[in-house]
This record gives sequence, structure tokens and C-alpha cells, in this order.
Amino acid sequence: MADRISEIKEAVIDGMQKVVPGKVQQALDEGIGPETILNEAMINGMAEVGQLFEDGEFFVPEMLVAARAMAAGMEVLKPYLQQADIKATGKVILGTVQGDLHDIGKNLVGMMLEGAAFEVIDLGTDVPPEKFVAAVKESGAQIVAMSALLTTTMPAMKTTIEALENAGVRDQIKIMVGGAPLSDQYAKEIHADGYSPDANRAVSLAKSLIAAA
Ligand code: B1M
Repeated sequence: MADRISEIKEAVIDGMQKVVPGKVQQALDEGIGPETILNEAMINGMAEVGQLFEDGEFFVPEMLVAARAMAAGMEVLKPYLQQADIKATGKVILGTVQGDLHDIGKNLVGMMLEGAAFEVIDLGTDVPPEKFVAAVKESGAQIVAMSALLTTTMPAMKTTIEALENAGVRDQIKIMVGGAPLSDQYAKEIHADGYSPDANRAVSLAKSLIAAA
């Protein structure tokens, strides 16, 4: 098992978009759990990519091909991570905040929420505050979920919350935030209703926010 996991991890790091899906399928066929593949091979692989970038050994193009390889692998994992045995739970507006193009973590959160029977309205990346506001007005969603991966884009979460307040819709929804540079403390500072460090806990957080609404 360790060999297969490190093969997938290396293929993600090397950006082998055509190789990763096949290796992920092989691992699943061998009985390796989807969460093990996700966490130990793919997320660890991306963490190593980040380290190589910090060390000046990788540049943006290498990060990008690694991200594409991971996304290709996630397509194979998706049905295995989701459980379709639960009734509709609620509606979530999801997006990566303005100025930020990172979407792997956001997509993973969306995938897990859908797996828990939430309806997810994915606004994509680089989402301006006014687009979140319009989506709240149009959709009747109970939750706005924002992702940010850059310290420079974290403040866009605060700006978005302020835009929701100014538009008079803040009280209609619960706001949850996540992404590598965030913390529970930051979430409290910007008056979000909750913070989750990962996609699994994003599901339990969303459920508890709906229950408290
Ligand atoms: Co960028 N990047 N990147 N990048 N990139 C990071 C984030 C960085 C940490 C790398 C590094 O220096 N070590 C660094 C940020 C430093 C900082 O701000 N402190 C960085 C930088 C600097 C940049 C650029 C500025 C580089 C440049 O141009 N010079 C640039 C910015 C572009 C922009 O957004 N405007 C940039 C660009 C890119 C690419 C486009 C090349 C690519 C993204 C492609 C894509 O997403 N489609 C990319 C990548 C791939 C990364 C790393 C290597 C991997 C990110 C990732 O996908 N991780 C990243 C290094 C790292 O994270 N170690 C890095 C895997 C993913 C599953 O984890 O997204 O953290 P993550 O999601 C987690 C949790 O955070 C959580 O759940 C997930 C796990 O379960 N989560 C939520 C996320 N959102 C959530 C929302 C929730 C709840 C939980 O509720 C709503």
C-alpha cells in the first residue's frame, strides 16, 4: 500500500495529469480507502509542492500542473468520497474570494457537501463581494461558504461579510470560512459564524450552522 500511495504522491508532484487517475483507480481496486488516497497521497503531495515552491525549486507553472493532476485524480475519487444516502440538507453558496484563484480545497469542500446532500451553488474563484450578495438574494441559500488560500486575500472575506451586511441580507444566512491561512480566531474577528480547517469538518460545521439557524 505504501508503494502505491507514494507512486500517486510522486505523480501529483510531477504533474502527471494523465497518470494520476489510473493510479488512483488502481489503488481503489486494491482496496485502499479513498480518504487514505486523498490525504496521504494527494493532499500530502500538494503540501510538498508548496514546500518546493517556497524553497525556490518549483515555480507557478509546476504548481499549476500539479494542481491539474490532483484535480484529475479527484474526479476518480469523487464518487467514493460521497455518500448518497442522506436526504437534502440545505443550500450553500460556495466561492473562493476576490483576488484568489485557488480552487482545489474549495472544490473538495463542495464535493463533500454535495456528498452530504447539500445543494451547492459554486460561484467559482475570484468572486467579488457583490456576486456573493446577488447569489444570496437570488438563491434562498442558508449558508455562504468562503475559501481563501492567500494571506493577501483573507481580507476579502471581511469585505464580503460587510457587503452582505450593507445589502441587508447578513441575518438571512450563516457564514463559514476556511482555507490554509485561516484560523478560528480570524473567523471570529471578521464575524463569520464558523471556521473549518478541512473539508470533512466543513460538512459537520455546515450541518450545525443549519441546525442553529
Ligand atoms: Co499558490 N500559493 N499561488 N497556486 N499554491 C499557496 C497557497 C502557497 C502557500 C504556496 C507557498 O508559498 N508555499 C502561497 C501562499 C502564501 C501566502 O499567502 N501565505 C501561494 C502563492 C504565493 C501563490 C501565488 C501568489 C504565486 C505567484 O503567482 N507568485 C499565486 C496567486 C494566484 C492567485 O490566487 N491570485 C498562486 C497560484 C497558484 C496556482 C494557480 C499555480 C495553483 C492553484 C491552482 C488551483 O487551485 N486550481 C497554486 C497551488 C496549487 C498552490 C499550493 C501548492 C497548493 C494549494 C492546494 O490546492 N492545496 C499551495 C501550497 C499549499 O497549500 N501547501 C499554494 C490542496 C488543497 C486540498 O488544500 O486548498 O488548503 P487547501 O484546502 C484544504 C483546507 O484549507 C480546507 O479544506 C481543504 C482540505 O480538506 N479548506 C476549507 C479550503 N477552503 C475551505 C473552505 C471551507 C472549509 C475548509 O469552508 C468554506
